[in-house]
Amino acid sequence: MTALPRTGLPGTVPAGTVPAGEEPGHDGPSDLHAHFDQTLDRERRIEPRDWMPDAYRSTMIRQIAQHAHSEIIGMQPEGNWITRAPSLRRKAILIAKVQDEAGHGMYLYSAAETLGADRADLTDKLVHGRQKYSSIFNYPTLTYADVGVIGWLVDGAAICNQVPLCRSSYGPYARAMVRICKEESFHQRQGYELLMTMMRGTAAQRAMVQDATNRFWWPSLMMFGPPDDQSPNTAQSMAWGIKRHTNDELRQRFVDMTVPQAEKLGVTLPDPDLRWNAQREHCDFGSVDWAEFMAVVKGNGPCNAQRVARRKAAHDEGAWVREAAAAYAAKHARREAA
Ligand code: BYC
Repeated sequence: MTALPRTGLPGTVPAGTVPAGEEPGHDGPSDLHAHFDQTLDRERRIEPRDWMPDAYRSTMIRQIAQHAHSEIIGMQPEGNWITRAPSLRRKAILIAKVQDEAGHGMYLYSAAETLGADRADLTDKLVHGRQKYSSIFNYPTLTYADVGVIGWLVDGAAICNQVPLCRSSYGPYARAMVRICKEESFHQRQGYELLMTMMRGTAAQRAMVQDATNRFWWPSLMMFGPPDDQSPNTAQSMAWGIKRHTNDELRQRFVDMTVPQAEKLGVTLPDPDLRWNAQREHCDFGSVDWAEFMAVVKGNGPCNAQRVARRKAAHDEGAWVREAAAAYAAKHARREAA
């Protein structure tokens, strides 16, 4: 048996090259599994060519694909306001932001491909309801203030959740997350700046910001996923270093971070139970409506059908672009071979 390199560096064990009978769990080299565990214990990264348990691979594909789908579906609620932005400056900012989300989706689909996933297959699973995307994007954007509130609360929640993912154990995902977080943090600031401007405006503008905050507060708390005692994936994902904090820990962090921002902005968060708990050194907050969360995740939110139908239509209408790109790549491959 060949000795394995000591760390999770690229090139350790090409995928699919483990000889039959030598998979972990057989009498042969369970070293592969031991090596995987050691890589995690040493806080090293798992890279695409390293051996990994099938369940680790499928969990990573599930999370990365859902994240990629969320970025792409997440273009729709804000994209809804591009043609109606109140000024050229706001339109340019919004177009740039929505374009950034497309970029995030592309990095993430590429990261999923390093695990052997096929991008077309992932899209197919999304449009046929076999893979999820974030519940938050199934709520409508009713006024322009929603654009600011999405930046402030939704991107704010995304940053809270995703900064720890920069230390996720799977290398390509962690590296994609570094760039995504830089951009999300910029998005959060642009949302907050838009809201500050509206709060300095007319009474009607301030009312729009309050209304948007009322509608997006609770769905933003749902973004972190079900409570820890109802989260089937957290324990294993934490053991594998995919997730670094539990859903409830990150939700609490988000609440603590957002309360002073709301005060500064001059809006009220729609939760009468929200108050500082000096003993816990955290904000207490009311109960999330988990029945609503489950309904939205199962496809019964206000905009699920519309979001998926739009995604499917965009994919179908883009078929000619994919065909043209494939023909162009084939032509160049032929020229290079000649
Ligand atoms: N919505 O065991 P759990 C963005 C599912 S994009 C829908 O806790 P896990 C942005 C979960 O998938 C934001 N489904 O799962 C874009 C699981 O179902 P399956 C997206 C949810 O994976 C554009 C089941 O519930 N961010 O920020 O350990 C513009 C049980 O949950 C949700 C990411 O994707 C939900 N909210 O933890 C602006 C971050 N929550 O798969 C902004 C990466 C849970 O077993 N993902 N489910 O059938 C993660 O960090 C984790 O996957 C989660 C869930 C914390 C979301």
